[in-house]
Amino acid sequence: MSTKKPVAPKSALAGTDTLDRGNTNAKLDSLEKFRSDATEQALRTNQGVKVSDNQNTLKVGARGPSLLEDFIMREKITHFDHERIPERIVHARGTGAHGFFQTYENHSVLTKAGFLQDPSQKTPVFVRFSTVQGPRGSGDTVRDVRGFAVKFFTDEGNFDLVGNNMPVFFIQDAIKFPDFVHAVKPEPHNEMPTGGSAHDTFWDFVSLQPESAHMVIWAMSDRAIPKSLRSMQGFGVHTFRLVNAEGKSRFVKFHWRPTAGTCSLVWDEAQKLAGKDTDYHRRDLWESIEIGDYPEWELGVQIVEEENEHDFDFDLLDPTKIIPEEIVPITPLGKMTLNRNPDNFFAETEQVAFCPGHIVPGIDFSNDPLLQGRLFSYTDTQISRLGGPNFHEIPINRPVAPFHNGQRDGLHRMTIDKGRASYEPNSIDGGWPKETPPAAQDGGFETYPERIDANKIRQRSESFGDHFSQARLFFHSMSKHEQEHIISAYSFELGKVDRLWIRERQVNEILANIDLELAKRVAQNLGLPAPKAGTVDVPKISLDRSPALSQANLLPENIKTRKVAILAANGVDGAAIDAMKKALAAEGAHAKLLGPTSAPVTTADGKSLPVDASMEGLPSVAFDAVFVPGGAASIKALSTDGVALHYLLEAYKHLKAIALHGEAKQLLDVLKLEVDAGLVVGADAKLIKPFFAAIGQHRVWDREPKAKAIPA
Ligand code: HDD
Repeated sequence: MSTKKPVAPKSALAGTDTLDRGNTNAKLDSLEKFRSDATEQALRTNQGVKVSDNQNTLKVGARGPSLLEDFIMREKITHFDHERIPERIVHARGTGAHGFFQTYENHSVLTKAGFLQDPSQKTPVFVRFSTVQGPRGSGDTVRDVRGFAVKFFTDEGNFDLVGNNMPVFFIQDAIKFPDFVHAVKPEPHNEMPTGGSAHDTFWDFVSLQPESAHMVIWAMSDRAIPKSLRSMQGFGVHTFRLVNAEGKSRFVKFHWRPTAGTCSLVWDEAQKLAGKDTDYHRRDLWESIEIGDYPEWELGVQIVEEENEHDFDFDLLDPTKIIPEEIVPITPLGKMTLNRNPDNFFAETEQVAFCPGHIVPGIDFSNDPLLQGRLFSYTDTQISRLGGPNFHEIPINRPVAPFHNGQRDGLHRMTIDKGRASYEPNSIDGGWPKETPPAAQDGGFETYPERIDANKIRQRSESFGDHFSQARLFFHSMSKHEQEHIISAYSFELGKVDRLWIRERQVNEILANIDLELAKRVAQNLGLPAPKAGTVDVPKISLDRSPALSQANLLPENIKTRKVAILAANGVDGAAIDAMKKALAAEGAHAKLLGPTSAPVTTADGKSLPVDASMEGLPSVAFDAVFVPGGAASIKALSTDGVALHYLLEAYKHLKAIALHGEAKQLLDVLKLEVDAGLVVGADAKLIKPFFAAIGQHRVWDREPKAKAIPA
C-alpha cells in the first residue's frame, strides 16, 4: 500500500516546439510536458467529458439489450481493441531507463559534438536493453545477444548509439539480415523455440555462413547469459568517425564499460531463472534504480587515425572483427548514470524508436556495409510499428533541440504548424526555416567528405575474407572455465538440432577451423567422429591472446550491489544477522532475510524479526551468496527442511559464496559438503573477510568440477 501523499499534476498536454526533458543540469528531473498524472482528477472520456458510471453499459432497462448510442462504452472498447502495436521484429523483449551522460573533459580535439565538450553539462539519455530472439513476453535470462541502445538527447539533436553487449555481429552485409533473423527466430511451422537459438534453422544458417563464426562463439560464451543488465559491456560494433571543428576525422569504436564489472550467470542458474523469474533482469534494473543504487557505464572509444586505417590484419569496416584492446586501448570519454525508471512502459520503453542514422555534428558513419543498411532499416520499421512517419513526435522520441522543417501531415501528426509555406525556399514566411551553413561549432550537419573513386559493384571486399582467426583469438583468450562453458553451450545447442548433417557441418567446417580441441570435445559430446583437421587455412594474426576479452579479468574490486540471502528459522542468532547486515551495507551490498515461511522468525533471545520473503518466494538463483547464521534451534530446523537444504545445495552448485556461522557448520555434514574458497565457516569477524572475498570473485570457479555431482 502506498503511503505517498497524492500531489496535483504539474503538467498537462501542451504542444510546443521542444520538450523540457532537461538540457541543463537544473532541468534534468523536471516533468516532461507530455507526462500525465491523474491524481485528484475526474475520470473523463478522451473528449474531456466527465464519466458518471464506469461500471454499466447503457441498456434498455436493467435486463435489456445494450444501446449502440453508448459513446462512453464504445470509445473505451475501441481504444482497448487497438492497444497492441506490432512488436519489434527483433529485440522485442526489452526494458528501459532514463539517466544522464556527462563528459569527463573537453574532447574538442576529437569531435565537435557539443555533448562531449563541457564536463559540467548533463545530457539526458534513455536506454533500452533487450534480448534479440524472443517475443515481448519471453524470459530475460535466455542464451542470447543483448541489445544496448542509448538515445542521447543533446542540444544539437538526438544521437542514438544502437549497440549490443557483444562487439561483433553475425553477418557482414545488411542484405543478409532478413536471412539471419528468419533463421534465428522461432521455426515457421510451430513457432518454437521461444527465446533461444538451439534449433535447426539457426544452426543450418550459421554453419553455412562462416562469417558468423566469431559472433556465434561469443553467443555460446558466458556473455550471452549476463548476470544483470548493469553487469554487461556495450559496444557500438561498427567503426564510426569522430570529426573535430577543423574537419579532421578519426575512426572510432564505441565501448560501454560497467562500473559494476562484467560477469554472467551459470547456465543451470540462467535456465532456472527463466522459469522462476521471467523478469529477472528488468526487475534488477528497476529495483536498483528505485533504491538509488544507480547503474553506471563509462563510455570510451578506440581511436584509429585516418592514415592508420589499413594497419591491421583485418578490415576496420568488417563488423565481424574487433580491434583488440591490447593493440588500441580505450580512451575514456565520460560516464552514463541511469537514475530514473519510466513512468509508463508502453509510452516510453515500447514506443522509443532508435536509429543508428540519428547522429549529430561531430559524429559520422563509416562505410561498413552492415551499418549502411541499418541506416535505412530502423526508420522504415517504425513506420509500420508506430503507425506512420510522425513517430519522432511521440514524447519519448522528441529531441530537446527544436525541430522545424517543411515535413507536414501524415498519420498521427501532433504539431500544429502555423507557417503557410511548407517548402524551401519560400518568400511567404520570410524564408523560414532556413539552412545553417556548416561551421566549426553549432553549424549545420556536414558529412565528412571522404574521397571515393570506384566502380559500382556487388562484391565483398577480399579484406573481409578471414572468418576464423578472431574466433580462435576469442577462444584462446578465455580462462579454463570459460572455455568449458563454451564447449558445453555448443554441445547443448547442437544437441537440440535434429538434422545430423547440420551438426556435422558445424563441427567439421566451423569449429574445427576455430580450434581443433574445441571441435573434438563438441564432437565427442554429440557422438560424432572427431575431426582431424580444419577445412581452411586460417591466417596467423598478430595476437594469440587478448586478456581484455575474458570476464575473469573484468571484475570490480568491490562487492557493491551484490545480493546476499540470509536463511533463518526460529531460534536464530539475531546478533549474527545484525553484524552481517551492517558489514554488507558498509560495502554497498544488499541482504534479505528469508524464513521457512513469510511469517516473522523469533531470535534466540526472543525478538521477532520480520522476514523479506520465504525461501521458496526468493530462491537461491535470485542471489549472489548465502549466509546462514547460527542458533541451535534454527540450525536444527533448517537441517530437516528440504527447501532450506535445496537452497544451499543449489547455491553451492551455482558456485556461489556460502558462509556458515556458528552452529550452521553442522550443515556441512548434513549436506555432505566440504569447505572451499567460497564455502566458509566460522564466527562473525573471522567469517566476513573470506566470505566477502569469495563474493568479490563472483563465483567459485575451482568448485565447478565438484559441483557437477550435485543434482540439478
Ligand atoms: Fe538492429 C532493433 C542492435 C544490425 C534492423 N537492433 C535493434 C535494437 C538493437 C539493435 C539494440 C533494439 C533497439 C530498441 O531497443 O528499440 N542491430 C543491432 C546491432 C546490429 C544490428 C548492434 C549490428 C551491429 N539491425 C541490424 C541490421 C538490420 C537491423 C543489419 C537491418 C538491415 N534492428 C533492426 C530493426 C530493429 C532493430 C528491424 C527492430 C526494431 C527497431 O529496429 O526499431 O530495424
